[in-house]
Amino acid sequence: MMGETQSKNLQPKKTNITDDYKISANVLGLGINGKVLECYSKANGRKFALKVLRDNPKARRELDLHWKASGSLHIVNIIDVYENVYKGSRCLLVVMECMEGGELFSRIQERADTAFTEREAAEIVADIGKAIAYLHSMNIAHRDVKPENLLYADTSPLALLKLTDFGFAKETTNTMLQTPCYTPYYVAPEVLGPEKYDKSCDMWSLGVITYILLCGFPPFYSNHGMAISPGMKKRIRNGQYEFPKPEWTNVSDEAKDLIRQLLKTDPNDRMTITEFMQHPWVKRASEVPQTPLMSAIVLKEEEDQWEEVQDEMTNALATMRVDYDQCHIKDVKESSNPLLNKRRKKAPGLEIQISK
Ligand code: I85
Repeated sequence: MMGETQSKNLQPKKTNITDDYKISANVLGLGINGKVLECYSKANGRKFALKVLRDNPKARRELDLHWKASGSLHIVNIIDVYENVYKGSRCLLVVMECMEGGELFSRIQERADTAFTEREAAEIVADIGKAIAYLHSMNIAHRDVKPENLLYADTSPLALLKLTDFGFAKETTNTMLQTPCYTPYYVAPEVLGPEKYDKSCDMWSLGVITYILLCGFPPFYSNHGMAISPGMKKRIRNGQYEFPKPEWTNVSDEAKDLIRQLLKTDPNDRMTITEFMQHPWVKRASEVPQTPLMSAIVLKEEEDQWEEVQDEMTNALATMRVDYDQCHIKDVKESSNPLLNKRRKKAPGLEIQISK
């Protein structure tokens, strides 16, 4: 049966969240679909993060996919979910483990005095890769992998790095393939296409994050401080970026090779997560040379521009999601393909199943 691939169905609690948690006024951040607050368990006093989502289909989708992915070591895990009326509207209240170590690049920026190395960069990239590999293996594309969604569990040097915010996540299994009108053997590649595009968005993100980790600035940037200038868009489309001196002088060729494969303009040419995890710089991250990098110093020096860098990545990802969505195949309903018309005549009842 369709929809039963989901092993652990989420059932939000209908009891009042305030029976179990004390909600603080402290805001931890703003997500795509809702704000994140601090809260405390009444049972043990422990601190958690609470995401408040106005209950609507988009919020349900975010929650559903986050819940499915919850359980991985490299995903911010969901602890509890409540369906309550909160400040007058029906809300989904998502209690998550609290990531007290803050954002990835804030931590690296603080390393300006202790030499952040290529090996450390490789180990971070491998961890982000594990989060994405887990999601892609479950046919989930995150589509919003960016610095502000990568958080450390705590402030210790061994803290785990985890991915959060499923507000743009998308299930990549083509539901149409589960309808009785396709036999898997005869499925055209363009029908399978879109799944790949959604996932390739995450691979491009990995390329940009790897690049920034290694030098402290992004591969593509606008000239005028505009969020995304026509010039920047053109450079992204043409894959125009460099490995300038002096920041890149001592960086290994293996790292550069990996970035080149991740930042391919055509999503069809881009590396997949499986290939990524097999790349020697990732697979043997712990053996990568301990070359000191300039990234921490550059990040510290260009602190003022960091917000702009983040906005640029947010915009580039938005553009990509729109572009790749346009690659989608025509809706079957609108198709006038002769073969399909023949099938329609044979089995008129099928139409209903298709258009569902
Ligand atoms: N803990 N994107 C940027 C945060 N623990 N944060 C963002 N979408 C989410 C905030 C805005 C991510 O879904 C977000 C989401 C979830 C969290 C989240 C989850 C769990 C945290 C939007 C913290 C935190 C806690 C204590 C200290 C510190 C941070 O944000 C810091 F280190 F910064 F002081």
